[in-house]
Amino acid sequence: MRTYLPSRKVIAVLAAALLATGTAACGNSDTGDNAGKGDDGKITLGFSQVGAESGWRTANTTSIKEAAAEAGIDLKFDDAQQKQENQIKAIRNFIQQKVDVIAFSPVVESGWDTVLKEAKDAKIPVILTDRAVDSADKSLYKTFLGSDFVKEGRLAGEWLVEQKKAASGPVNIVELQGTTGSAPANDRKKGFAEAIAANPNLKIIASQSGDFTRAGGKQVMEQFLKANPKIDVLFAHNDDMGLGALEAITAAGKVPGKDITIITVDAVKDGMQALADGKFNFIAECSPLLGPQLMDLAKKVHNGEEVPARIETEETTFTQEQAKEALPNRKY
Ligand code: GYE
Repeated sequence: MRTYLPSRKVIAVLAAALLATGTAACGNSDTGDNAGKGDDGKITLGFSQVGAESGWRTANTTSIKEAAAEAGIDLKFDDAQQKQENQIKAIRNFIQQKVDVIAFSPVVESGWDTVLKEAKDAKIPVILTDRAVDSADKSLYKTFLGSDFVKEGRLAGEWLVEQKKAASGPVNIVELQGTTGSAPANDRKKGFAEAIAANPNLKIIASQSGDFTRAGGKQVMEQFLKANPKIDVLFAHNDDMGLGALEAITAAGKVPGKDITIITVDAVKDGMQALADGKFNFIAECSPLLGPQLMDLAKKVHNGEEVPARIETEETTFTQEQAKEALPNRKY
């Protein structure tokens, strides 16, 4: 009997090892408490979201949550309420919890080097989604997944240049900028300005931040209308600010889409509805559906696979006619 004992032990050890491997392989019963410790096989992703400032953001959050569930990734989600200090706190928490991967959509471009260095020192890979940072050290993050915001601004501007090519006098443009210091605000402004430089009649007479919100868009548009008797065009850096501005324009006795040409960015459902209804005139699309690609990247960087440094989202533009066609199938 004695002679069998050692082999029984061996069998027990082997069985335990097999069990552990088996759990790691299927690993779908964990609730997240052990996540990041590598004992359940499930990847833990800490994600710091900007906030809930717009329809775009809501659709982006839904996409990320759904894609994480679908991919079997344990998501730790934090809403920073549009404050950089909250995002820095969230990232530090993720580091402390030893998550496997950190992803975030930086509210502004500057001021991330210190916290990104902390993540790097803790050997936690970071993925930028949606918005970029201006860090000179590109080794602080693995990849940046998101749109080309300069291109969106340029497409908006090029459309306007074409529309106004017969204008013989000045065309007065007001601009509602996104959150001050954010990549989409900086880049959309830049792309638009570059495109309209093609026609010296096109002039930006006022430009101010509406913080990407409806309330901000309405309030700033009211000021624009009070200060400027002749406004021909509104370029809003997102649909929500454009939608807020509609209220101010109507209240001022003007007809949106006719008296004032309105161009926005995003193409969320409410924006597309306004475009189909003739209240907006043109939208440059910006896709919020980044979830599935993000989960794919999280798995790859966790496995130590090489990923491209930049992954650009595919996008299009919409006229009023195209919005009418696309609207019935628009999911967000
Ligand atoms: O256009 C705007 C949102 O970063 C691309 O943020 C995103 C922008 C989007 O609030 O609606």
